[in-house]
Amino acid sequence: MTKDGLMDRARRTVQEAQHVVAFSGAGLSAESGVATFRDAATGGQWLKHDPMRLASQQGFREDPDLVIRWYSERRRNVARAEPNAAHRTLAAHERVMNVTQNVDDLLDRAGVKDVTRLHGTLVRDRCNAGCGFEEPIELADPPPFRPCPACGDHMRPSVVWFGEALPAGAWERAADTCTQCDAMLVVGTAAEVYPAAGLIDVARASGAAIIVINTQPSAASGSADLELIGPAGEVLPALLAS
Ligand code: BJW
Ligand code: ZN
Repeated sequence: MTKDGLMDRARRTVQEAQHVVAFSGAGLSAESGVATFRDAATGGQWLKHDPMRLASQQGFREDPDLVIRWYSERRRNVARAEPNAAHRTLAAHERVMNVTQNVDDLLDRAGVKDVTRLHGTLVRDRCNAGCGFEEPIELADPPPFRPCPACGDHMRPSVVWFGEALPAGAWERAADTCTQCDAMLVVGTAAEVYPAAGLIDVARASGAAIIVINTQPSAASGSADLELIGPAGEVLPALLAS
């Protein structure tokens, strides 16, 4: 099918759907200048750094300063970034539910009112010992490695590292949304990290049409009813235009 034909079919699918969910990953924010994890063209963090040194409990234990410095750099970068056309398009379509793996705040700043966050957020720190202490931080002026004011253990970003459980309730909420949707837009994710990537199967098993939007084929390609190859900042506005 031609590119235009694919887009027409995808547009019709979304228009006819009662419940639409956007399941997003780092590619959604790539055009805002936020580095992805696995894509060389957009600053792939895991191609430069060992994920287990920076995003695991073991890495934090071995070199907490390194981990906190890496997060501080990313936090300052997100503070300088602006939402792009893809974030703004999702914000303009309130009926589209948002489930994201992203830890930046660009969907919120674009005006999306309700975001289910599977991997936490950069805008808060929490106690690494799990004493329950959590507080907002300033992205432009991130805190250094510091003790937890409540229990004396260590503070860390409120994100989900490898081997850690997803935030309480986030998975259940996302799974409910994906079970009920009849169209899922899989936007800018390599779909390699679980359990998040499993939501594509959840939606598919519930009968939803899967529309994949990515600059290149990904692990989600095989599940796609329709695959739109291109940058999210161009494809999403065209797809959701009325
Ligand atoms: C564009 C674009 C443009 C570019 N437009 N597109 C086997 C071995 C070991 C472990 C496992 C295993 N199998 C499963 C696991 C578990 C593990 C896992 O999945 N590992 C796999 C990698 C193998 N999962 C976990 O550990 C999870 N927890 C868990 O399983 O817990 C079990 C448990 C239960 C109960 C109690 C205790 C434990 C947790 C996973 C946490 C992931 N964390 C990170 C870091 C978050 C914090 C931070 O940001 O620092 O989350 S890793 C990183 O990957 C981040 C992302 O959210 C996540 C997904 O990445 P994403 O979004 O897909 O980005 P990329 O870069 O991969 O892809 C970008 C895409 O965009 C590319 O395809 C580009 O082409 C595209 N693109 N520009 C459109 N303009
Ligand atoms: Zn504590």
